[in-house]
Amino acid sequence: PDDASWRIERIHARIVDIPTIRPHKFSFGAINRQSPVIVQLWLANGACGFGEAATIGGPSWNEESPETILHAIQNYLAPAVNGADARRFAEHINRFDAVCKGNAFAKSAVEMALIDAVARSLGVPAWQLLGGKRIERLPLAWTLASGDSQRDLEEAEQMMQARRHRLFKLKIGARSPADDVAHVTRIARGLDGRADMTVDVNQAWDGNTARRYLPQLVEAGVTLIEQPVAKWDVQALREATQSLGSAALIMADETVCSAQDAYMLASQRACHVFSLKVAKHGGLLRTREVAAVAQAAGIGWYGGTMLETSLGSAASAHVFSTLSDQHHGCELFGPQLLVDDIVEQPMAVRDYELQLPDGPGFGVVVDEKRLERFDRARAGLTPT
Ligand code: MUC
Ligand code: MG
Repeated sequence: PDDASWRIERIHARIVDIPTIRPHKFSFGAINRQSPVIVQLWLANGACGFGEAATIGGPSWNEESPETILHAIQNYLAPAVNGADARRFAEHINRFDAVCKGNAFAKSAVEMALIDAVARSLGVPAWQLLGGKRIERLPLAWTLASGDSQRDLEEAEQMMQARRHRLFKLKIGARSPADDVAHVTRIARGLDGRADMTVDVNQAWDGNTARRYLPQLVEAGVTLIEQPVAKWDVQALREATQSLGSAALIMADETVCSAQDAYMLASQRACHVFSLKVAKHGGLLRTREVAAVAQAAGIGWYGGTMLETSLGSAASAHVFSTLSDQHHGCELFGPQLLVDDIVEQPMAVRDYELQLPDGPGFGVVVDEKRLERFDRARAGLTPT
């Protein structure tokens, strides 16, 4: 095809609201629905690509919200690339940075749609444009976050029986640290060594709390501890990393967004693992940059989620499938936490593992009827 066929003709973005199957509780609050921004991007050749950026609890996980993402895309990012040759990904990312500082989530949704549209035009899986596939399947974690130990345990039993999950992430940090340790201990007793257990504190503890309670979590059997302290508290993260020894690993999440964050953490030996998330890194290509720093520094990676639908989860799965084998599994379970999805067929989960998809594009077929049904502008819903 000639160059004109790769012209970006139109970019459309909307917020969709999809309830969760149960309240999902974090250190900073609870959610009852997800509100991802879905991008559609058309090329002159007729191909259409899709992208997604999801936040958790409006702007309560970090600074971006569905409303700011939609605003950034409609007013700055889409106009910056409209009419350009879609294939020039690196140039588009530079333009995004020139017209818009930060706003990584918004950029990631448009970059995703660009890559999907180009991959679909070529009839290839997105992973082929992202370095090539190396990994076929990843252990899939499930987050226990109902807020109730008994309910969490029942959920874990169901997941294990269905052979979907045997890696469980517990969300803590909302209650007192002593209550959290008691909760983690109850779950550990119930699981009785049949599953691996991790925790995500979502920045809730200060250095002294971490010093006192992290050893108790390790004693209870936790093997991976995610973002125990504030995103800026690299010293406390480093101290935890260096004091816990080999008993458990410390994983950075909110602290590791840009490749520069990754370099800073690596050079200070401030964590063992990075949680990789396409949204916070600002796209699929930048996820690879952060992963490259991890690999160079001997830091492991984990396939993180912002609880996207099957669209954003499949896009993440494509880039994860191109990374090194120094991984600790993934948590692309967003589709299972939502009452409905926006694709025809979600990715398969077999024997506790997510089967990483092939193409074309991200290998999922978006159901436009459901997009319409959940479209906030049509339903007239308000922000969370
Ligand atoms: C986070 O901070 O990791 C990922 C899984 C989950 O339950 O919450 C998210 C956000
Ligand atoms: Mg986290």
